[in-house]
Amino acid sequence: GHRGRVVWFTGLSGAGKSTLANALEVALHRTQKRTYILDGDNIRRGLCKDLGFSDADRVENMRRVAEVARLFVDAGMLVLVAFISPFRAERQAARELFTPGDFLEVFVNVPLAVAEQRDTKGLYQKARSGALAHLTGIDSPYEPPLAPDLALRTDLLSIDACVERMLTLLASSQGT
Ligand code: GGZ
Repeated sequence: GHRGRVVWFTGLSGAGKSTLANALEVALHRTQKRTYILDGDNIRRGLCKDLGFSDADRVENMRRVAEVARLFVDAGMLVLVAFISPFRAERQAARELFTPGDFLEVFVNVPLAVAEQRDTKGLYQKARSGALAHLTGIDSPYEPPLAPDLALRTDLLSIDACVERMLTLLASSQGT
């Protein structure tokens, strides 16, 4: 359809948000659906390059990301938003910018121990050694969603299985 929607991924660094957003985008391209991924690479390097990782800066990061997502949704696109987005209040505020059913929250849920073991960028090691402050899950809070539209354990499910579940979610919420 022409209606824009947003899939809002939330989860720890290393949980798999970007991986799932990219895999979902590939799957959706086969269906001709126009998508756009918002993530740290295209937002924190530009629009939000004045922001760091204090609580206040994360709140402002989420606010800007939500507003940008709304513009894309207004333009009729399916926006895949992949940020830690650690705070419930800001995720709720983002949800409230959209028509019910147009905002789908996907909790990319892995135990901290798994994310820490993956440590793709070495951030957890840096945090444990004191070289990095305010890392989410270590010395900055992560508030897990209480009622996500979908929760995916990326340590227990394959990427393909996760994509299947997201496609099912998108199909089942199409008319709501
Ligand atoms: C959390 C940090 C930090 C700290 C750098 N805390 O896994 P990554 O590396 O590639 O993605 C993470 C990204 C988190 O930015 P977000 O914009 O998603 O965070 S938030 O939604 O809370 O605003 C991580 C990297 O930046 N990174 N330092 N201290 N993540």
